[in-house]
Amino acid sequence: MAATPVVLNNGEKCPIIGLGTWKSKPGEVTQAVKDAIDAGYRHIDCAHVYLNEKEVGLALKEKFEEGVIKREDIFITSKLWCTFHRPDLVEGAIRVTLENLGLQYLDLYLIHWPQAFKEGDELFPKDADDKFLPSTVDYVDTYKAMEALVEKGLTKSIGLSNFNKKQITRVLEAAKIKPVMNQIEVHPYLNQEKLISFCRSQDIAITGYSPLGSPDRPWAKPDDPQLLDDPRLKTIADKYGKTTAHVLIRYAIDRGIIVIPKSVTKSRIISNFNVFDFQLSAEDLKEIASLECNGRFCSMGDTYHPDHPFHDEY
Ligand code: NAP
Ligand code: SBI
Repeated sequence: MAATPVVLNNGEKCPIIGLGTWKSKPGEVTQAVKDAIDAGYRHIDCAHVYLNEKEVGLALKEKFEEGVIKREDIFITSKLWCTFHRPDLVEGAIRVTLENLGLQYLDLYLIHWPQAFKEGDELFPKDADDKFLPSTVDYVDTYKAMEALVEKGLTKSIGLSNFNKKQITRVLEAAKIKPVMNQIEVHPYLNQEKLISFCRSQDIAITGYSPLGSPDRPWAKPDDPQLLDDPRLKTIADKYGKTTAHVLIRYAIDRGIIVIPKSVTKSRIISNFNVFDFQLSAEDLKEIASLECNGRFCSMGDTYHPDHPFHDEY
């Protein structure tokens, strides 16, 4: 079973598995990306807000210099942070990311969240009550500035992350260049059936984040449910002689969803890529889908931000 890439609506190809890099410390991420490339990964998921793009760039530079990969062999995603939504800030933001990564172009640049935050040096601007300070910029205007980046050759593709159906629809109504992707949280506790089906109907591919339930998310509490420890998934994994992590990664792949598990542990990086020797049966996919419980692990900011994405049904 080969790792067939997903063909995006502009003809570009995106490898179905990539390495996540959120929470990967600057001192760990260079080695993690090098290990991933050596293990066969050809897709790395980055973002300015992860504060480690320079260190990701060091790994890419080394692998280019060693001749292990050429630039065109690897798919690099990054994301525009919420404080740079104002149209006149968008090109500067991608240029900073490109400089940090040591690249001439990205494969994919996403609007990280639909919410715009107050512009300035602070990535998480807050008021005295610890509430995020919004900016009034409309993400449709941000998207138009993203289109100019494709025209300038700074990124091959553009897309969205954490956008709901209404927000995607507004972007599509204004778009000259269709978004190729919506990157959203997807796993058995939040299977996103409706939003995924809507995106498919619009020829927008899905990347599923936090596929393992993001156990290292900073706000995790000891009593929170642990996806990786779910005995129902372990039973399924045992049937295939695979791990629960393999089943979780395969749960995305078998739905045609690109998946970006994060790890800085060499053995896990290698193991997480070892998912092309089995396939979940239709019956097991159905059973996994039945674990849906609106179990969202990641959100951003307060629900009263006018563009907070998670009020709507989907
Ligand atoms: P995740 O990939 O679901 O989980 C990462 C955690 O799982 C780490 O603690 C990692 O530990 C551990 N892990 C990895 N493989 C394992 C295995 N085989 N067995 C047991 N534990 C394992 O969580 P995530 O980082 O939230 O999501 C993945 C990526 O999606 C992010 O890194 C980021 O690139 C992207 N993301 C995007 C957004 C967005 O808003 N667009 C939001 C969240 C995430 P070690 O690292 O210690 O090995
Ligand atoms: C951060 F750098 C800080 C907080 C945070 O919370 C939501 C999830 C997120 C994000 O916006 N993208 C991620 O990969 N993680 C994040 C990142």
